[in-house]
Amino acid sequence: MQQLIDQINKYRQEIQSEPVSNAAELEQFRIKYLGSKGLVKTIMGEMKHIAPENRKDAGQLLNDFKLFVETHFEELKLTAGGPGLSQSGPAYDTGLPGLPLPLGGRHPISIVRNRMISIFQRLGFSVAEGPEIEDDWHNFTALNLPEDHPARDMQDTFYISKNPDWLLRTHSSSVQIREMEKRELPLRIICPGRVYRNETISARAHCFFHQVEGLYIAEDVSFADLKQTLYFFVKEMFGNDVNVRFRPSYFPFTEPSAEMDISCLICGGNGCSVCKRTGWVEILGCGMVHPQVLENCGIDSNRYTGFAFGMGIERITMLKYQVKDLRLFSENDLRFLKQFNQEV
Ligand code: 2NM
Repeated sequence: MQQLIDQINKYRQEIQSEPVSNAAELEQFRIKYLGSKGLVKTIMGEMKHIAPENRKDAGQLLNDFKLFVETHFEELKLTAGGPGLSQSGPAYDTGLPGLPLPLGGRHPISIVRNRMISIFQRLGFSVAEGPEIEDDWHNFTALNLPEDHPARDMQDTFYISKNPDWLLRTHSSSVQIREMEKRELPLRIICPGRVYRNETISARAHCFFHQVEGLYIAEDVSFADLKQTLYFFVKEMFGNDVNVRFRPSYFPFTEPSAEMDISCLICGGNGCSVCKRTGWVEILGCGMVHPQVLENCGIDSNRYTGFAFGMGIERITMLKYQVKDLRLFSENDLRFLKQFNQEV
C-alpha cells in the first residue's frame, strides 16, 4: 500500500511539472493522462491486483488522484489557452476584449462650474484661486464691510480663531482682493470655489456652497460693460429665449449695485412655485467696485474703474437641471449623481 502511495505522489509531481503552453501540448497532456489508454485509466485497471483488505483505501487514493488530474487539466485549459485552442474544444479566448470597468463621472456642480469657466474664458477672463481659510482683512475689511456688519457675526461665519481672526471664507471675493493687491492692471478674472456660512441645513441652505465671482478692472470700465458681459453669459448658459432684468440693490463693496433676474425656466415666465408666481428668478448680484475697495488694494480709483459679480453654482445648477433640494449635491447618492453622466 505504501508503495502505491509513493507511486501516486511521484505521478502528481510529474504532472505538476509537465510543460503545457499551447493547444497542441494541452491535447498531448489529455491523451497521456486522461485518454482511454492514459495513465488514470491504466492505474484504475491495476485495482484488481490490490489485496482485498486494501481496496477501500486504494480506491479512495486513486479517485483523489483522478480528480487531481482532471482539475489540473481544467486549469491548464485556462492558462495555456489562446485563440488556437478552439480546435481542441471550448476554452478561454484571450483575444476577446476585457470586461468594461465602471468609470466615475463629473459631479453636476463641476459640470456647471466648468461650463461657466469656459463661457467667461471666451470673454478673456482667466481663473484665479485662493485659500479657503482667510483672515479678517481679505474676507471683510478690504471689502468695505464695517466692523458691526451682520455678516461678521459669529452666528453667520465659521471662525477658527478670534483676535487674530481666522475664518472660513464666506465668499470668493477674498480671492479677488488678493489678486487686486498683487496683479498688474488691467485685471480680468473669475474665481470659482467653495465658501462657508453658518446656516441651518435645509432644502434651500447649506453650511457650504460654491460660487463663481467675476472681476474686471481697467480704465473706463462701465456699467454697460457689466450688462453686456452678463447678457452674454446668460444666453450661453440658458439659451437665447431667456429674458433678463436688473434690479437696484445694495452691497458694501459695490456702488451702484444690482441683482440680475432671468425669466423662470420652469414656467417660461407665466408664474409657478419656483418663481413664486413672479415669472422671474434671481441668479446673481453685481455692481461697480466701490472706490474704497480699489483704494484698499492700492489701486488709484481716479484712474481705474471696475465691475464685479457673484453667483452661486448650486443655484444655477438647480435652475438648469430642475433640482429641488440643495442637500442632494452633498449626499453623494449615486442614484442622483448618475443622472448627469452617461453610463459607459
Ligand atoms: C457679489 C455681488 C456684487 C464682488 C465684489 C468684489 C470685489 F472684490 F471686487 F470687491 N468681488 N465680488 C461682488 C459684487 C460679489 O456677489 C453676490
